[in-house]
Amino acid sequence: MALLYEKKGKIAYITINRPQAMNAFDPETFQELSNALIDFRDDDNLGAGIVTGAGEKAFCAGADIKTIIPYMAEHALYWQKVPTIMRGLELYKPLIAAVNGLALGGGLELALACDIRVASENARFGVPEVTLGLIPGWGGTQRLPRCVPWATAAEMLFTGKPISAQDAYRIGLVNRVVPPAELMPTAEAIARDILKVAPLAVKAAKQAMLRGTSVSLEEGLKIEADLEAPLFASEDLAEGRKAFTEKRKPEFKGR
Ligand code: CO8
Repeated sequence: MALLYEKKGKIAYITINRPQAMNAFDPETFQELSNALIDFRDDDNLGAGIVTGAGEKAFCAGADIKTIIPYMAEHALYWQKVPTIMRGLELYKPLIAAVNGLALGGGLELALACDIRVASENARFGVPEVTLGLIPGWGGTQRLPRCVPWATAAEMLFTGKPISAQDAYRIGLVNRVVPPAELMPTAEAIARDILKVAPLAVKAAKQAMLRGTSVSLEEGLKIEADLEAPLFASEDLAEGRKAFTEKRKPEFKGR
């Protein structure tokens, strides 16, 4: 399988599994990514996801230059047929990228479309598309300047040169940098922290963040209010308030 999709408890694990090609996306792997993301979105038992790459060298070296780029050139609106978090798929459950090595091109764009990024010390981040004659077409030109300072994004996007994990941490591209052996435990610890809190609230928070990013503050506050309103009537809020009063941990049901 070019992509492994596993469920352990409430956590989904998506592992790009083409280490022989630095986990680059060929059409089959990309389709499997789309399928896994849709299942993750629709499975009510799942509350958080971790995306990583197989092997020790690469998280993902982006689009497969040999196969998927010519394929995409021939298939207009490919992203509509194969929607992913990079483009085409709305997904409001939290995703953590566990970046275990090179995250280049579409690989960095995949990590950028996740919510939280943890990097191993050997990770490197770059958007080398301009060295091929492309621009990052899976959201890189849009998400990178929204994530890191403009000048930093511009240098990365215009030169294609990668940056180290430590530099990625310094500019806020990743949440943590850890030794390789601690990468998955760290990502899982973050996932478990998310799973402790109210699931509907987490989904609403992500939706508010995503929808609010590209609108005015006024519109964003309206989106926030609309998403908050149903939470007041949720069983989870009643449980959260009750647990607070009773000085115990809440047991959220996602209702
Ligand atoms: N595509 C296809 N094969 C790849 C890719 C890739 N992106 N990256 C690595 N490979 C393959 C190599 O060809 C090689 O295969 P083989 O053994 O058969 O020759 C194998 O993986 C191992 O790679 P290297 O021998 O090159 O290993 P190194 O450690 O020397 O270098 C690098 C690793 C730095 C990752 C190097 O392979 C490299 O620069 N790869 C290309 C990275 C790149 O340019 N990525 C961006 C691709 S474009 C993209 O992602 C666009 C996304 C949006 C598309 C929207 C279109 C509309």
